[in-house]
Amino acid sequence: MAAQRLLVDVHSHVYLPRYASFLRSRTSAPRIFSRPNPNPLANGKSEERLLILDNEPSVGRPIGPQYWDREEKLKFMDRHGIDISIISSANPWLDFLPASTAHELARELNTDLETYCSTAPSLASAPSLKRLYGFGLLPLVTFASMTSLLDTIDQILTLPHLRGIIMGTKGVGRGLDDPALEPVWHVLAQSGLVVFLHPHYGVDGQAWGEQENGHVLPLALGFPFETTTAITRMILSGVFDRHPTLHVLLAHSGGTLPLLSSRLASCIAHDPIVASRLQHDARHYLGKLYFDAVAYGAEELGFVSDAIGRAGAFTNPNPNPSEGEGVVGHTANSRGVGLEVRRIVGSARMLFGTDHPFFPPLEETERWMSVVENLDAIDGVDGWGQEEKDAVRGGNALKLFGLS
Ligand code: 5CU
Repeated sequence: MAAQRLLVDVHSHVYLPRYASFLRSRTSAPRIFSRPNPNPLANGKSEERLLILDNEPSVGRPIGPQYWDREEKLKFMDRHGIDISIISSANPWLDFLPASTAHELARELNTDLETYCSTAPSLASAPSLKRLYGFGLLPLVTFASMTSLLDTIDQILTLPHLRGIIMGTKGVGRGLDDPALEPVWHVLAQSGLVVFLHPHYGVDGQAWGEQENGHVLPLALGFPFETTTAITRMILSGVFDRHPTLHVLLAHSGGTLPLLSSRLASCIAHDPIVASRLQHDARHYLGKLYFDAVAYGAEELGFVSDAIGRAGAFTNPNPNPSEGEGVVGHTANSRGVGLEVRRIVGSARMLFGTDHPFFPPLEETERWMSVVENLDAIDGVDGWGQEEKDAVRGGNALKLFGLS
């Protein structure tokens, strides 16, 4: 019972030492480079900088051991009362590599992450659990062979501390609705591994205009829009009809999918090409997904929870309509389930996350504002009782990742 009250961070990144060394060997983004530290207090020492995002100013941003040193991760967890973290490599993963290099590096990084987790301390309050588990990597790069992808899933399944994979939105070059990925979804759905869908590219940078706004627009808007597009394309291509047991966890609370899901359903219902393609109304699929609770506000979490919780009202009881008979008109009224019930039902698919080591405070503080805000948000959701809050803080993750 005590284990149900653990705080579990499902959105926590690392650049494993092998990956960081690789980035140091590169001369174009993504890369890590050294430059003289401009701070007079640094006494002429050099500092390392990270350059990963498209259109990022060439000075990059500071990077240090918090990105690769496991002791730093554990210290961060201790400072914030986090019991367990499910660690994932940070973007851009292997996306930029040729297929041959990506396969080998994926295998090496998966082994490294298994060691990183398996040699971590056990949890004092539940010694059968480690403090660290992980999401592995697949060599999802342009021209990746199916053999290399399936081989890497097989490898991950032999590594007991890896409980899922982190995936960007590129697939093997044509996005996640690419029919070529069908065998990957099939094996992942059978395996129980959790797919953590995470953005990297944002959307067309021209939309951000010419004013200097730092990283705000690509991170606050571009990242969530990218995730929204990727998961919507998966839904539209029928991935969740064909693989209803696939576990997909969406970064940043699913981007704008919850807010746009009724509009999506209406656009589908009015589109002659798509209207009869899916087995369910688009809103049904929110109830098949998992959402991290990295939204920084209680109202947003409450809204996402409501949108997930009403999914059942849009589940088609006859999911295999005969030819020409789409789901339009099958759907129950969204008010079929009371608001309070929907909010509670939705909470079962939401999971606390921090995005560490990203979002550090601008000035040194004991606890990071980004983490405090996400914890306060969970605490402040109207209609979630202690049971739902505990579930979002950790109980849901223990179940999803098989850590009970
Ligand atoms: O601050 C950033 O750029 C990022 C990033 O690249 N990846 C991430 O997961 N969070 C923040």
